[in-house]
Amino acid sequence: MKKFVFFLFMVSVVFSCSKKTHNEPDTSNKISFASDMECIDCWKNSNTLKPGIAHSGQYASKLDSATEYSYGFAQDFKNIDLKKINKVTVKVWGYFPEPDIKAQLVVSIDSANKSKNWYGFKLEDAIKTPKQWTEVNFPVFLPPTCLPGDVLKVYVWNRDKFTFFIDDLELVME
Ligand SMILES: [Ca+2]
Repeated sequence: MKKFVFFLFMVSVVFSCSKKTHNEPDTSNKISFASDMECIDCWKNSNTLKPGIAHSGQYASKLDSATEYSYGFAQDFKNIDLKKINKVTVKVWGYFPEPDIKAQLVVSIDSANKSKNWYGFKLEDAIKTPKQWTEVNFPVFLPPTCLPGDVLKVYVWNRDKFTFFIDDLELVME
């Protein structure tokens, strides 16, 4: 049975699915989501999770010539008090088997299945050394137009169809 790690903690901001584990005092405005990608059916595009090269455990999301979008996160804002959240920091680990790979870590805020705010971070700006797991850190300030019905999506866009790996995707909202 492959290990599935999904944890979120929240204080002062209520997420319906986190009530079972809510036992912290209301002293902080922070929500955290993380996945080590050791799961078969979780978040989005879990079909990209392959054993082999991985930063944690045995599995990572493999991008290749047939895979344009990585394993990713999608969650609507309806249970988040947007008045208390103004920034999302995305962390992910990337592994480029070869030099000169290009891809983008994307944070998208969608409304009615259309992206209304789109932020891209070039992985190659952080991952300079091939064959070495490297952490990528991408902070995004939420726009004032962000609404409770909007959906936050986070993924890697492999537009040019390179082969590489990502693992350990984490979001912190504060
Ligand atoms: Ca992993």
